[in-house]
Amino acid sequence: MRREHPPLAVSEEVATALHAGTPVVALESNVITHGLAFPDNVDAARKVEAAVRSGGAVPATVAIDAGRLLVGLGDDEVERFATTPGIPKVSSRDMAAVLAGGGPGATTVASSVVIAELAGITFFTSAGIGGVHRGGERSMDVSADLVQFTRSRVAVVCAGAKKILDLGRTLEFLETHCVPVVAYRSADFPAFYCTSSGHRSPQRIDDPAVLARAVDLHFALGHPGAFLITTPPREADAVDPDLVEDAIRDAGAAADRDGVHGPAVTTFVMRAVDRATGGRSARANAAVLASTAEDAGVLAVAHARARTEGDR
Ligand code: PSU
Ligand code: MN
Repeated sequence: MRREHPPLAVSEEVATALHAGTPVVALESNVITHGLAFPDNVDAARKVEAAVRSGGAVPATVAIDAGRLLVGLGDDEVERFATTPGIPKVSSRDMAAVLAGGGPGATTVASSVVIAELAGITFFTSAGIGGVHRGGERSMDVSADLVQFTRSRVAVVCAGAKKILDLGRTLEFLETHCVPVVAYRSADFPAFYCTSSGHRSPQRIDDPAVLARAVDLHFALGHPGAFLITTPPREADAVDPDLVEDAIRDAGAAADRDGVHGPAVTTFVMRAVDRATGGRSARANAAVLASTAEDAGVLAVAHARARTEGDR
């Protein structure tokens, strides 16, 4: 069988950074295309990239287009993914079909970490990873993000998993599948724009240099999967869980009633909660994306520094 090479198209800035050993942080595009509504999505994408840069790292938003895995979108490309209707949500399993078809695709956390690893990028960030959906023990709706974490050797900096999910079962899945979950300078597993999911994080590390070493040791031990680092939203951006809980429950019931299922569930529920909270949750969503990206930039820099010092 003839083996194909992955069709990577890395931007000049990202290629230069990777070559020089400058820390790079990969970012997903699905959150731009489907996670937030226009024009908030364009604004959020810019702020997230700026946040990574403020930490001293280079952002690399990834996506699929014209049969290629794009690594490092330009401003105009970000805008196109934010404004063009009909760009599909592409998870890991959809990648090959979308590449072969030649059309554009917005990459989820799962497909984005596949691309990050192929490009040689160690750090990836998004605020809310996918997880076990509420009622997932019956529907079996478990995000492919979790499964991909068992397969891609990438450090994922996130604010936990989305509040709309079953976070207890999400943590159980990660434990069973040997995916480390380490809280950075905090005690609890966060719930995206809520500071705590009500669950303690299995591990806590406060020193970025120690965290960097833990990431490398995880890979050195031969584990084939990701290393999860959580960081909660900033206090000023955090949403009171009681404020969103009713809205989430109503949105979940509406999804069931309207027969919404599969990949459409996440966006449907998130938008319904945004409407019910008068946009409060959408603003918190954008804010936590940026603050998480800022921490990811800082941690990627600490990791790169630890590697160079280790080489001396
Ligand atoms: N964060 C958001 N909104 C989103 C997502 C994340 O604020 O829509 C997306 C991410 O792209 C994540 C995906 O990978 O939801 C998970 O979807 P699912 O549960 O269908 O696997
Ligand atoms: Mn799903």
